[in-house]
Amino acid sequence: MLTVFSESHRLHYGIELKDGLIARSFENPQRADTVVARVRAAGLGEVIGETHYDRSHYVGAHSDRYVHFLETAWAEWSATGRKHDALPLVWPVRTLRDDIEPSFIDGKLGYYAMDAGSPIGAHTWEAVCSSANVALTGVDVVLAGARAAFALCRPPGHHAAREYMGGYCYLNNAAIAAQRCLAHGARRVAVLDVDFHHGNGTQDIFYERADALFVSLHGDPRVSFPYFSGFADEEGRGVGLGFNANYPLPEGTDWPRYSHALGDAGKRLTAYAPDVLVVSLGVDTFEGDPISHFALKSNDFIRLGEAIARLGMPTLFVMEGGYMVDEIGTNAVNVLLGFEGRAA
Ligand code: Q9C
Ligand code: ZN
Repeated sequence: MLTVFSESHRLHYGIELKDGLIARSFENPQRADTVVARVRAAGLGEVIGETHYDRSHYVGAHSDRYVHFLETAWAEWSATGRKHDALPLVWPVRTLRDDIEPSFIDGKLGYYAMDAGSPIGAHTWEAVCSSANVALTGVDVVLAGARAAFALCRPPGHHAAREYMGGYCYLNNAAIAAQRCLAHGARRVAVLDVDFHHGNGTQDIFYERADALFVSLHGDPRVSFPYFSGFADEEGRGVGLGFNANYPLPEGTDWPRYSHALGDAGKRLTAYAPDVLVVSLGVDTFEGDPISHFALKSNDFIRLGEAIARLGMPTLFVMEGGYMVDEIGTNAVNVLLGFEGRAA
């Protein structure tokens, strides 16, 4: 399987709130470097760089004004004399006004964010574009006839919605990829999200659409980020009703429990019969992940890849989360080796 990877991911390394204090983000450059090193060591296949796609490829999954915000946020923030990362500090929750876009950057940051987990630094936009372009390049490999490809995206994307960033995500790489499939001949596309966290952004983007099925297995939002999305009764809206499926799973979920839900998810994917399957591949379901609480073991990721392969669909894997840096490479590549039937 071919891997698409960009060195530009290293331009972004931000901060987050950890236990009430500002700390370096769990979402660090070592993550992607560890995965690409494992791709090479395992002989998964060729590693290529990304093709350039302009901003018009991000509009569709996202609104034009949100893409514009991301493009200009650092310039507006730094123009006020601040030299460190930009973070939001106020949000239009419930009864506050959310119909007027603020014109000052501090207001815009809250308007276009769900949390304080997506800091914007001087080179964040460049890294974010490279990540989306890695996914778009992967789409073109699959549309050209490959059985599968691996888009080694960083920063991740699945928490980014049509008009907000959050959870380490800015542009929704998987949704942008799915959108390109639909623009280039696919009649239907499905996104299977196996990251530990609910892919609220991908759900948001496709919630009222029937040409994209979103299926997600994740930690129960009653106790897991993003807390306000990912319940089983979120089934889509309007023409999209029935084309969104959530499988919230309890703390300590292990492979038997996980694979049971995955089997049900697989039936839904098979019934939908998409022309392309996009897999939001997070490996933060690993038992040792520092910010999650599932109990999958490294060998279970091989079984996960085998199960995805049995769906028999042209498949684009898009890297999402996974924070145990020593194991993230092994676990991500185990899924891909399992998919290819090359692992025991
Ligand atoms: N300080 C992805 O896996 N923060 N995003 C949780 C830890 C947000 C995870 C609390 C986690 C976001 C792509
Ligand atoms: Zn995650």
